[in-house]
Amino acid sequence: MKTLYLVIVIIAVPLILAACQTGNKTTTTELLKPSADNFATANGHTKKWWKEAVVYQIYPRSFKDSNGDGIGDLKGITSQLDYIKGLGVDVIWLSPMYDSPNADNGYDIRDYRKIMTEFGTMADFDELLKGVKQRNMKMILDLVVNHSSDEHAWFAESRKSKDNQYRDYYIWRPAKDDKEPNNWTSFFSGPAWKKDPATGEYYLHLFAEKQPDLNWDNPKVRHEVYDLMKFWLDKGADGFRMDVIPFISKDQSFPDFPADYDGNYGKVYASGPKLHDYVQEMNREVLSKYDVMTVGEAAGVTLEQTPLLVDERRNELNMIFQFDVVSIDRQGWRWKPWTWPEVKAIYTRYDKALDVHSWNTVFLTNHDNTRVVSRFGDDTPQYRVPSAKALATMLLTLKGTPFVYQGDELGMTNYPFTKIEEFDDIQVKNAWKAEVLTKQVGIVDYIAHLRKTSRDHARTPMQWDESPNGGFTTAAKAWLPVNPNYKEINAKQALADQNSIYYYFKKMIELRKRTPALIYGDYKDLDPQNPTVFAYTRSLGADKYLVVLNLSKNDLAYTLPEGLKAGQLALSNLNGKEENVPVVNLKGWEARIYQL
Ligand code: TEU
Ligand code: CA
Repeated sequence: MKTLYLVIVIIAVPLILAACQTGNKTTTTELLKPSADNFATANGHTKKWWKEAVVYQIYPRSFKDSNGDGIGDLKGITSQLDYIKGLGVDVIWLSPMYDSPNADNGYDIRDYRKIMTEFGTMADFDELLKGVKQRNMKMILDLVVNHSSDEHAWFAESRKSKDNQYRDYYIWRPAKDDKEPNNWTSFFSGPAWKKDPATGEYYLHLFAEKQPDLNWDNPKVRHEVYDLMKFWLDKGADGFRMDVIPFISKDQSFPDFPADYDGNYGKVYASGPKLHDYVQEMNREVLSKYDVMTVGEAAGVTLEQTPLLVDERRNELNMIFQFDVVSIDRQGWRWKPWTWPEVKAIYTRYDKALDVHSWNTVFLTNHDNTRVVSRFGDDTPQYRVPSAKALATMLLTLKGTPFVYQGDELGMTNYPFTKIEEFDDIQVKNAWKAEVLTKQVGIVDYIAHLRKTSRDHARTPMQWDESPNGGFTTAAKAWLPVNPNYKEINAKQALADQNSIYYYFKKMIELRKRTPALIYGDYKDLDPQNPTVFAYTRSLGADKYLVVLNLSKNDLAYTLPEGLKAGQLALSNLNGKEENVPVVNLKGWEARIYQL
């Protein structure tokens, strides 16, 4: 009897203690669900915190400078955590903050375990992460492991000799007919191979010459990567955005571009033979051991290939960024016209292709794109605010985890670039050398396209207030010029105005959070061919929402399709008040959400 009693105590006490701990967790995490919830489903989807989260991307160089050197830094981010939390976002994605010579602004990493000196120290990073957690947010890091910097110690060794122990950390090939090993091209102009004097062999670089591609077929490289991932996860990072992850596996025979090649090299680079083996191995070795979120940047991945990376039964990644929407208006640096029915069709195609086992992302821009309001909205004074709000409505009501890019919550616009000297981006400078200086392209033509396509539009500093340089820095000069419209468009102004874009994002995020139908509900485009109205429903059981967006500056009377009547107004970006009517009168860029 006594022994039985003892056995019961031995078993029960730890169980009760464990239960109490789980209980505590539930009360301390606000919106992010504890892992017990991972088994619950909604509309067929397994519930996950990262499906319910709204992510805010920070480009550290341009967010906030704390020490007056003109460059954003980690302390600067820490000082603005309340501003970020105030929006209601759950997760911060930090673009690279690792030690780097900055050939590509941190996407060329010299030391994966060190903080870039300009951004601060490891203590500053720990402080930032602590501040994020104190506010019940999470933070994911940028994992850039398709390539490193040529200044990484591995590459310094690798290039020394053919028998160096690090030689196989990178991809080396001898010349073919006195030329590059194949005809692949770099994203930043010119061939993807560079001859290295020490051994006379070529190394592969799909991006800049200073970004040699790592050799993932070498198991040592893969394990180095897994180790550095664990290093950051053990510090408390909550996952990764994985830079060009589909490019990690290469066909080691390096064939030329295929005969039916359409100029989309991403498509060729993204279909390496061992991609899924490697991502599954990474999942087994690292990701499966932590409760983290992963999002693969998936340039070149087609609709058909998407479930292979994100179907949860395959144990690879949680989500990917697919490029169809953000490449709709450009090819390289060239701008091209686009239409809303094309954009809508992309969402619909993805929605049909991804079943309950896969999950999507929704993003309209990032640090590689132009400003969302200038690109998809209307940045003229009359429509900037309503169109930014209409686009926020779309971003936060489509199906998938939404990603907000820094400054979009202020409706920051494209920069009025007029000359080449104003740009920083290596992509711009290299194409200038390769195409303009060789007289294949005219200067005026080139700048005209860049005004609508350059990545630098998204990289100009955050506009905090009306003081010089928009309050981004106390230095006389910021690393990239601040948009001259900072006196009208800045965070201080937004926080003082209840009708600002910032507060609209906040309201919209709150609505999304308390409305499961807007997260897990079915999506249906009611009027795919309509050139300016995007009308769709999100429904979960009996809970049904109608989103109606006027994506033009023209006022219009819109007859709801399928005999629908607008129901009860849940949110509007202008002052529209109509309810329960079959025809809605929308002003230019008006957005409404109805509960049906
Ligand atoms: O971008 C990958 C990418 O595919 C690029 O093609 C990018 O979309 C293009 O340059 C836009 O014109 C990632 C990073 O997001 C980017 O900032 C880096 O420059 C690149 O990888 C290399 O790391
Ligand atoms: Ca600084």
